[in-house]
Amino acid sequence: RSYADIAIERNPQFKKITKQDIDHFKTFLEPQSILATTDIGGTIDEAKELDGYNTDWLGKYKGRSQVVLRPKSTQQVSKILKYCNDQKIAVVPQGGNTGLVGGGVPVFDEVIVSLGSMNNIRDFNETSGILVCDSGCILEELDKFAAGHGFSMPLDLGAKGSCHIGGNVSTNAGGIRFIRYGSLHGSVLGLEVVLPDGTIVDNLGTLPKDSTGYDLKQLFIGAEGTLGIVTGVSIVTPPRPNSVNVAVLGVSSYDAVQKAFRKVRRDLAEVLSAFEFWDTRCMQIVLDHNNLRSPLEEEHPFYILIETSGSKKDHDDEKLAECLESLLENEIIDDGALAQDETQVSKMWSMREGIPESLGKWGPTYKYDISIPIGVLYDIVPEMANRLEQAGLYSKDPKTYESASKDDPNVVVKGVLGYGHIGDGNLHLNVVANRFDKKVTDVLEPYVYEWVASHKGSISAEHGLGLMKAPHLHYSKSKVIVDWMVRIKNAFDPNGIMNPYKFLPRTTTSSSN
Ligand code: FAD
Ligand code: 2HG
Ligand code: ZN
Repeated sequence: RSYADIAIERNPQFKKITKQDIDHFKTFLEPQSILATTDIGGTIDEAKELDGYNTDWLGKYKGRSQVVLRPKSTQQVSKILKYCNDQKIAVVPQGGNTGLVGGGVPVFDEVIVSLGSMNNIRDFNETSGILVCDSGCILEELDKFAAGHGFSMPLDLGAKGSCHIGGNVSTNAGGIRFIRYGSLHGSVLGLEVVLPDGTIVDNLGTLPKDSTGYDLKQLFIGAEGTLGIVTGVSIVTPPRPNSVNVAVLGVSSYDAVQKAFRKVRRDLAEVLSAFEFWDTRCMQIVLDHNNLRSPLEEEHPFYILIETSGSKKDHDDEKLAECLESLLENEIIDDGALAQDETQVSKMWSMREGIPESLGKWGPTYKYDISIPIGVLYDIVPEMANRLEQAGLYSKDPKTYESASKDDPNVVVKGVLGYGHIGDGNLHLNVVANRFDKKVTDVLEPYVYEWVASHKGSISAEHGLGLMKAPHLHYSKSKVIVDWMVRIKNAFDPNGIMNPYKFLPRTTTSSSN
């Protein structure tokens, strides 16, 4: 069954936090590092003041923790975890709280350990480009720092202004540079991690090559806070390209998107740094919500954003111009616009990167982040629209439900949209409704996961499992693999205090919502 109709029971083995616990935290944390309600010895009048920490970015998941701890050092993180482990107090590590699967917020009263006060750059090597920093550094700040030295972060995503590098590592975030610089499993060279019993694992290496046995840090990349807290990150930053071009193209079908990708990848080769796509409905919503004008005169069924990044402008310009010309001549694309300056570059990017936020403003959004063989990647979007229409929840005429509000008596779906990172075989299927409702969930799930499994895809390409996908892990991983994941979890966290109820399939559930 889908997560929405399973009410999770609080694990009674976890201790409820008391004034004594807060008093203990006061022995080693500064007063401003402890946000706790007055009834347990803190200074916050109402738990409501902690809503920002308890509620996820989507407004879909909400916990009721009364305590947020904001350590300033690895030693403090170690003391927090050792105490929580001894006392069997459940913990949720939190970075920038931009996660999209309900992983970074508590389910019940878990203590939130927010890493935002650990945001120092520890070291940067001008020759190798290797950056070592605290896990609470904001991605965009790191990129600005790297830019100052002629380098850039190897990953970029729409949430860069808020997400932390520790959150990126913990979700194994992908984003728009994946096509160029690959996965964090490659660019992260080392991690400093605090284990649940307080042990500090200094695995913060800066060696690009190291074949000395099991590579433990890889386990923490994508572990979503279930094995420990990442406190330090060592990462390779590539040289910053000094020539960047961006173009937005209009195409008539998903088939044409694929044809364009094949050609662009071949023609632009080493200078291609992004190949993103989105459908016409996404474009309409993003333009409307941001008061933007499309760079193309007419509407198109699909849009593509191409970016090139290189070191020699003339060379890149020529390559791109020839490629675009040929795409038009061969009628693979119907139209295209090339950014003429930096303002146009960032406007074009905001059309793609602004999609999640614009959809969120339009209505509560169900998100499915899936890896699928590229040939059938978009098929699930019209298929899901049909299913929802047959269930009487959606109409393909956009006017029918598009302005439905959450107070409407009926739950309706306003849009079924697709966009994503074509080059990585990663689709974002987004379903916007007038409210989150079990009726919608039941049409979407487990169908979407079954569909993904039938195509040998992944139910989570880049966002992780969190609370949302924990019960569905078996659609992407065999029983043998899940069993080994459980063993690994138990080896690192025998008391199960780290981010409980998430990531791995749950065992204690009840049937009412
Ligand atoms: P949080 O949301 O705070 O936490 C995410 C998970 O990591 C939680 O399970 C949490 O417990 C754990 N965690 C956080 N910090 C630590 C730590 N230091 N140690 C251990 N565990 C920790 N994702 C992509 O992959 N690609 C995208 O293109 C992309 N675009 C996005 C665009 C928008 C507008 C938004 C809102 C989100 C997007 N995301 C994307 C999703 C999200 O996964 C990333 O934003 C990011 O990696 C999460 O980082 P965070 O610091 O906000 O982590
Ligand atoms: C993106 O690529 C992000 O914009 C978010 O991964 C996707 O919100 C989504 O579904
Ligand atoms: Zn994405």
